[in-house]
Amino acid sequence: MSAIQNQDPAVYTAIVGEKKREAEGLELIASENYVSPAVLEALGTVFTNKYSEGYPGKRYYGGQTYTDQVESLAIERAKQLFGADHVNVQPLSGAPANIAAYFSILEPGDTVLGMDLSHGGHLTHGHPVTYIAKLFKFIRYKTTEEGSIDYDEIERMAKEHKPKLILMGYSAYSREIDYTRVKKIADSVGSLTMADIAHLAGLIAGGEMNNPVPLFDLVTTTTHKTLRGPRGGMIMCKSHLAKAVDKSVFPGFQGGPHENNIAAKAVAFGEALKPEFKEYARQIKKNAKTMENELRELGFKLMFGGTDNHLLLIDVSNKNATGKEAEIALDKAGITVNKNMIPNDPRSPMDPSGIRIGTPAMTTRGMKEAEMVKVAKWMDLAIANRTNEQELAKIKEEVKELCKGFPVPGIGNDSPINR
Ligand code: DSN
Repeated sequence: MSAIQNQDPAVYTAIVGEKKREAEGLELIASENYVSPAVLEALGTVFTNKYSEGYPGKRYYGGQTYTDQVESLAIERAKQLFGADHVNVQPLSGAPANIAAYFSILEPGDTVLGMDLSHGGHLTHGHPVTYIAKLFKFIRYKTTEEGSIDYDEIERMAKEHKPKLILMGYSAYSREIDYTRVKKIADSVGSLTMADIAHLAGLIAGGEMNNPVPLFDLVTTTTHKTLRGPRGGMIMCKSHLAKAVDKSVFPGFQGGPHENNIAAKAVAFGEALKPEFKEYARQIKKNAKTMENELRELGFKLMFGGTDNHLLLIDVSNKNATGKEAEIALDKAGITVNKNMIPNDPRSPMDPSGIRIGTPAMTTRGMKEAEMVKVAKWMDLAIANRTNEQELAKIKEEVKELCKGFPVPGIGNDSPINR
């Protein structure tokens, strides 16, 4: 019996429930993934006991022999993965990483040019509901009618507003990004450059998407999406910003880093440096392409004209459904997606016109093109039968059957704490 099971049946029951949900369902949320047993194990280690304000070799508390070792390993591996001059692995997640990155170069009132949330941007890129939007002046660019990033418009806006910072990187945009063009625009108006590669980090590490790290001043990411590490954040920067970034993360914004999490980051980066990870990144994209082709055949309206990465943003209004209705129906069929705004969405964020799907989690389970074809068909059937509980339950059973052949890594009886 595990310690949790013995001591706290209520929490244990929730863990077992989540384990079953993950094992029996299809995870299509583009930002989610399954970590390896080694990453999961690192998260649950004694490093969670330790305070370690400061950085390796320069801490405020004693007893740092081993925290220094794991943090240095995480930093060196991240540098190698992305070709970064300097890396800070302490940000607790993506939003704190972005906030610390902004404060390493901006003063309150400075102007930032970033993408509109409904066109694929992110809340922390200046959405009016965030505190950050009260501190800096965010100007927002949008995609073109055809759905791609409008670089000419970015150039026009950059010339007009002379932003201190130009920000690239998105949570629902499915096309490749021309960082070289943006760097040229930024240089021409004297702006700094930042890319938030949270969604793409694993694809970039695997050599499947353009890498902004050698070009841009600052690059932020989460570590738990395509990169398949623990839930956390990271900032990469050019040498000239190293001190400013470190000071901004600590003591500027955060207190003690979570060294158990940093140990797990080191393990995940070690995995991402292996040749198998390149194959994983390639398969994520192949799976997304297959989903694109199948869904298009089934009459789905794909935003941005399709995908170059791991995700698809789908307008479900031509299927006479809202994003919320589609999300609920798919959930009942054992397929987890999230409702999502589409460009120029006439509806609201809590009940938008679209859904967003991604292939990183399914690919981690070993699913390939043949499975993607099945999943697309189930999606279509579930959305068409969204009021037919019987049909949805039938799909859920079929999904469960497929999932049996593709176990989730880290979920099994081989772990001392019965994960
Ligand atoms: N929640 C993440 C996503 O789903 O893209 C970003 O914050």
